Amino acid sequence: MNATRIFIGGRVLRLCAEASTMRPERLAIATRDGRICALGREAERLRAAAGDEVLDLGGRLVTPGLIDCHTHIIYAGSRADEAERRLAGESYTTIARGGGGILRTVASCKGLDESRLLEAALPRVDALLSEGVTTLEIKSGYGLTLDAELMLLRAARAVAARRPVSVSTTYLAAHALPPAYPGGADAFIERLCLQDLPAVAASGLADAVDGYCEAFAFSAAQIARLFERARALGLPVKLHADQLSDMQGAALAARYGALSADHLEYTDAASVAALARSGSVAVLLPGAYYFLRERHPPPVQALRAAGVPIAVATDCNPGTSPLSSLLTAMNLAAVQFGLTSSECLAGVTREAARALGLAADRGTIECGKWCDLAVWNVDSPAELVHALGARPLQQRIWHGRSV
Ligand code: DI6
Ligand code: FE
Repeated sequence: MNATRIFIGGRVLRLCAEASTMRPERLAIATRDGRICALGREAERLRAAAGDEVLDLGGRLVTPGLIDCHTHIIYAGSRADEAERRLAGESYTTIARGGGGILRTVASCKGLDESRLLEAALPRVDALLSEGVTTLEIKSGYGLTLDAELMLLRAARAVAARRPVSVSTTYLAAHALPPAYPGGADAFIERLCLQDLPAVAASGLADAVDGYCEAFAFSAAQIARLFERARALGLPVKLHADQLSDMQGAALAARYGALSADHLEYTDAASVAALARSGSVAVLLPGAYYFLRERHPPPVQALRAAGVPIAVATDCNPGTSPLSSLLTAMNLAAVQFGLTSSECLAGVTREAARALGLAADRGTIECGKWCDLAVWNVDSPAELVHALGARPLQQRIWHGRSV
């Protein structure tokens, strides 16, 4: 049996439902085999046995390791010029309809193997890790052919082999229609259902399936077909829903028991109620809202009132959210959407874990869960939200090891 390691001297924010979210407790955390094996009110209660290792966190604030539950971090190329065009007055939709947008990144990724895709993404991954991220969701979606999508998913899985971080992968099957696709969007969805989705499921490379439900992408009816097939194959679903218009995407996600419905700027009251019933997490993506200079925020007060769990993520992607800072995403969620610091912190830990279907083993500091922690040089938790560029992380602990 491996030795027990005990972290003492931390002011611990467990973030579990029963602990007051923003008041840290003086707790010792014992870890063995990467998991939390004991939590004690005082170091004495966890007195070290011979061979145990004791590490003093020096009175620092300790939170669960952060979880970025929505990224498209595996991509090549830049679309900074499209950002300039948007600032000059063109819309994201116009640029996308003209062959820019997602299709441009698909072209940049074309022909790149797993290692080239991985090398392109690692600086962004490292930026997230330097802010205390210990679990990261990564979507495919810049391939559009089965082989290219599998390549992106392999590159996503390879991140976990190259860095001390957990990766959850999502097959973003219906992201954009390949140019001049014979038969159009319905025929593409048909191919996904008959060929690509079963092959991806068999590969074991995807933990969930996602789609982009927008006027210039896929309709709710098309996404419903995809979700039927995903469900039959035993894969959980999540959805890019109601970002630029009310497509009834959140209601659709709720109907399929989605792990999460993401964006939600235009989600209506009935759809909020449907999310509350389904238990799906509302993942807010304030980076996309910021970069697109949107003016219609998601219905935060309605989500709160209905008791829908709210997560916050970067949406790291080259077009609508070139953001590789989860701390910045928290600040944007607070400033733009009015989330409290407590909601922001729960949104990148407990609720983010739920959005990935991983709440049983991460997202809070509790016995039996992975010992994934972030140790901070700040006095109060709110400082993590209400600062930009402060680099507050002192150390990241992943599966019980300081990394
Ligand atoms: N996530 C997406 O997949 C799209 N928007 C979003 O928030 C498009 C991303 C892109 O433009 O590449
Ligand atoms: Fe996205």
